[in-house]
Amino acid sequence: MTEHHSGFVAIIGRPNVGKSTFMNRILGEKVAIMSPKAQTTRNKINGIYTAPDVQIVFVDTPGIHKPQNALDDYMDQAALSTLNQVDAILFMIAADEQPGKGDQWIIDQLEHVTKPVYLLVNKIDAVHPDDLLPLIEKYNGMYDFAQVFPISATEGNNVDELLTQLTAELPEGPQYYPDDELTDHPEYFVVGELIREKILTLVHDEVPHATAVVVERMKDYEGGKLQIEATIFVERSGQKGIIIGKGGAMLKQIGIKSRQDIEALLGEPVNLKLWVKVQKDWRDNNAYLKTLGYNK
Ligand code: GDP
Ligand code: K
Ligand code: MG
Repeated sequence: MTEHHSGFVAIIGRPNVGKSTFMNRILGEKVAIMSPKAQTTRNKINGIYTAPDVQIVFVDTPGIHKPQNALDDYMDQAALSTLNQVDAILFMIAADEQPGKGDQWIIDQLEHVTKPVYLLVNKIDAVHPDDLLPLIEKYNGMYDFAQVFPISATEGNNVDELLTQLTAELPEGPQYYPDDELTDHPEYFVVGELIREKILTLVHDEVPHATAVVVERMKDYEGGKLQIEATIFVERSGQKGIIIGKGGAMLKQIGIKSRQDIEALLGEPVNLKLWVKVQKDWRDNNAYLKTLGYNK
């Protein structure tokens, strides 16, 4: 009889090293991609791998990059506290790229981490095997990794071995999440805040303070892009006109700037659709406030 293991694994790394590809491969069809609310921190839970003997909850740490603004800073704090709450950390690099500033910055953040950190050298299919060892040696000189896994997220090399190792690493524990049904996306809140931030910067008047942003949809992909739909609520129709702007110009600007930030946050291409609706006294409406993440 085998015992059941479960736990949380953070996956970190620069953009484009292959984190999403890796997740998609291991999640496959027996797993739902979902984002339940982590207890205290506002993290993106990317996906849950469920097998008979293990459940691994992969936590994406979207803020782990050099902070550019206050929200970044907030996200970084969340990311750093995540790194001390998970059971293991996967630091992914691409085999066809040399260590850069972004990698060094992440490694600096790992300094006080006590959990095992695995180095995932992804895209080994894209390099000559002779080039692999020197790269791994460089990284081993930068941090004391628990283990190194050369993998290919697209071809699948070594991915099963990694899952076996993670299963052994995780503590004995129950299945935390059912196979389906989890729908709470804490990142909805952060995405809404990013849109609201653009309204605050672009609309020069008191209107922004009368706006609320509700992200209504953020889980389907079309043409490889995550489809996000959000509604900007205002209190009066005059305010709606200001947000939309002449010929829709203002709303277009808000959309473009928001999409850029959201893509940077989530690390994937996004198609953002924005609507503006008049909702009198939304600030007094508990249902709206709840949707906005103010759960108290
Ligand atoms: P993320 O930003 O870290 O999530 O990276 P993505 O998963 O979006 O991948 C970035 C690019 O790298 C995409 O074009 C992928 O197809 C490619 N990629 C990911 N994994 C591999 C791999 O194992 N081998 C090769 N050759 N390309 C890969
Ligand atoms: K990407
Ligand atoms: Mg990604």
